[in-house]
Amino acid sequence: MAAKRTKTPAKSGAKAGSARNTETRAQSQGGKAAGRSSAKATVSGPTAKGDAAIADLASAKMAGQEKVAAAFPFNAAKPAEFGRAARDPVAGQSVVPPHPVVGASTLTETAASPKSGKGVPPLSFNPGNGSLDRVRVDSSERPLTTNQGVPVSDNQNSLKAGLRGPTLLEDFVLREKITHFDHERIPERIVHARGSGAHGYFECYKPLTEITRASIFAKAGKRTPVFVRFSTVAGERGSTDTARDVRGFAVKFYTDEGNWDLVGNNIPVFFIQDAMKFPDVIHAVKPEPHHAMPQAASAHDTFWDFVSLMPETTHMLLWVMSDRAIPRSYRMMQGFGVHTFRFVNEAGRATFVKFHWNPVAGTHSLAWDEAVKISGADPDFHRRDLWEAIEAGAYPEWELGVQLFSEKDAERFSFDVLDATKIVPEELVPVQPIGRMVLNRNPDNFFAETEQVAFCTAHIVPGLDFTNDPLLAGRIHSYVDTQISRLGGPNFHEIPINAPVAQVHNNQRDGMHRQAIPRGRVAYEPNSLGGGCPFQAGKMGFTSFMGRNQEEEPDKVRGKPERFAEHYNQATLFWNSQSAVEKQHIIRAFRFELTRVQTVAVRERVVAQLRNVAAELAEGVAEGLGIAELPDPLPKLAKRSVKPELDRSEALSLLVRPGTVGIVTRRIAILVADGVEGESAIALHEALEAEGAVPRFVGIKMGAAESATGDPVEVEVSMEAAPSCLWDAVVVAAGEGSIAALSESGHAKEFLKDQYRHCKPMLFLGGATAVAEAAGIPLALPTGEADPGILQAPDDDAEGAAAAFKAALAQHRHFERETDPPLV
Ligand code: HDE
Repeated sequence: MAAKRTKTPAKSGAKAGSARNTETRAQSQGGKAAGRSSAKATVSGPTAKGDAAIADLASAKMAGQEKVAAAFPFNAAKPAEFGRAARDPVAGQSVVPPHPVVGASTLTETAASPKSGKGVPPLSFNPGNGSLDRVRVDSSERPLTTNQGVPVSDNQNSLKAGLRGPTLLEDFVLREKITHFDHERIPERIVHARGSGAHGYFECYKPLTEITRASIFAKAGKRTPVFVRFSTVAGERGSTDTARDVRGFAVKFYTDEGNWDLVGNNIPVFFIQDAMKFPDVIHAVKPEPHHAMPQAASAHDTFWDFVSLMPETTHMLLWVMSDRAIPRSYRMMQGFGVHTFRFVNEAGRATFVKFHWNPVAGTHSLAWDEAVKISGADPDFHRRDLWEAIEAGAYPEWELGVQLFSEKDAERFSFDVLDATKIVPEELVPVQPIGRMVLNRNPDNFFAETEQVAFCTAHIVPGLDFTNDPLLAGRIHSYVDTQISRLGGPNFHEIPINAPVAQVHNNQRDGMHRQAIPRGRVAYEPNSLGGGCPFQAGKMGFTSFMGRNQEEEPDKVRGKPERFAEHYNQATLFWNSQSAVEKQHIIRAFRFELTRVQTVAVRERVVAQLRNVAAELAEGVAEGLGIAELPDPLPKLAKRSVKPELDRSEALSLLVRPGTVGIVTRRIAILVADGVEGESAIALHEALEAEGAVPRFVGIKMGAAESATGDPVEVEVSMEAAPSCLWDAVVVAAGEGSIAALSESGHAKEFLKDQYRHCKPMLFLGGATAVAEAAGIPLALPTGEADPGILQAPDDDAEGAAAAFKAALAQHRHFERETDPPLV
């Protein structure tokens, strides 16, 4: 498989919007000095003013981004998502950036250091994958250091205030050491907690390309590294090796197309048929909850209580009561994949497969009495045996055999091949050897490798697939899930023992303990800013076997129904249903957002998208962006154009729902200052409050505003603390002194300007329009007609004023006054 491509024609599949045209357009626009400098002036632009080298690099990066983005006038892979086409996934588009800086997160990446690295990293490469050499540690000739690399002068004594004094809190060396120690343990596996692991390789005997495209079976003699972990099931991490139990036989193949985990047992069947019962069988076999006994043993009531109520366990019980459950050595037991899996070949044809590991050393067991005694004499009997055999060069070896059969064969069997409590007898389907596995290396470190290895039935590679075995389905979920708590987060795949040798490139980001430092700003797909990378692999990637009816309606498909390919009709319906004001707001919103987009080709692509919605919209946005020549519309994906049921829907406009509660909860600022006509202001306050609104006296400052009539008015909040945008409407109270003071206040004028610009209702009492005039606010509409949102009332008619104001306020906004650009 081509892990990386050097070039992909950007125009593949292009019907409209020719790539060449767009590139030319983008280059000409992107090349304008004005375009570049405007982007440079943004917050994310370069800061080193006057530094010619940096400035040039910045321009080069931007021009490169422009070029790369322009190579994607539309998403060429999109048509393959719908209907029949979805059965043949296509590779995503990608282009090679003209210069490494184009894909860089930062212009400063070339500033090399022993920490940040050599500068431009090896492109298309994830050094987190590959061999374990990158993390193996050897301390010969090295002094002891802290975790921060600070040499430790004395590793014997804590730091004390005097020889017999208390230990000091500042002793970071002691604290680091103890803290790390305190956290040395991680949760043990819920099942299979006790285990031992080893490295080795798998060697393929002959090409199996007829039946599977799995790369590890592609060539005779091909070797794939493996890590294997053997385990008991029921016992805790420190339990004895020779308990009567099933043994886990989990193999991680580090294939060149990603990791494949064959997580099997030494017994070919299982207790239960459905994942739903797994927690029950495990709870039954584990130590009983009240006194946590017995350890690593099924010889107790709860286990036999459960299994005797579950007849499907019978077959497995016979295996577990046989000597298979007390193997002489891990090296001398068989392994089984248990479930029926599928091999899938290049043409998508599937064959059922059952996996068998047969030990070259033969299958041998202990005697029960011997197993019991070994438990006391050497509880690590199997662990030691495996370790010592490998250290001595007597490498354990197994042959991998497969039983291959078709769906038709399976139908003829008296049992169901999806039932994990059944074997397929070798007499029905012989086991054919296809390769061998040799374990030739012990781990360096038990914790880092054997404890942290994360097996998962969902780790599968192209050429293999699941079946509908309901036990397997639960496992596909369970193993990833369990690693998240056992290994502390979703990045367990980055732990060196789990990292594939195949390259990992995707848009998953962040999370606990993240190691990778992805370059660039793109963490999504599709993208054009990252040259389309990492691109979806299409057919060369893992494709699920579709099922029997693939000619008609396949069982499984990654795709969407044909009608999902229509993307514009309802966007047009929405547009058509908006009022003129709402349409203007939409255009302006696009204009605002796209003005902040630095890449001209991206702006143009959005305009091309909008052309499929409404000409008026596309033109309005293009005009605001200074795009003189409209780009071609994006190609439409629907095979047939569908006539929508309607062109317009009243219900889609915001303005058709003024509500029924009037002015309840609306926040109204009543601006007051010293000299206010208190009586009318207070009367209005009361009238509005009686209607359920929230009026507040808003002043230049806090305290009482002296009143020309009646009581002083207590200011409830200042304009500074509660500016205009926090209020739904404004009233400017009457009173000569107050009007004069407000007319001179910058805060008051700004307050009124914002109210006006935001099209809110404004009420001026007894000559308070002077404040509006001082703020330069027009009292009439640009057409010369009266502004229905601007009301005036004499100060002795609080009631009448309140009634008119209420009506204006119930309208919420008065967009009649809105202009582009705003008058005030
Ligand atoms: Fe497992 N099993 N299992 N299991 N299993 C785990 O995953 C689970 C089953 C097997 O050396 C857990 O990482 C469910 C069958 C082995 O690290 C957990 C079901 C077979 C190992 C889990 C099954 C296995 C595990 C615990 C029923 C033989 C040890 C820690 C649907 C084919 C791998 C972990 C190692 C480990 C779940 C049934 C084999 C909890 C839900 C059948 C060899 O995820």
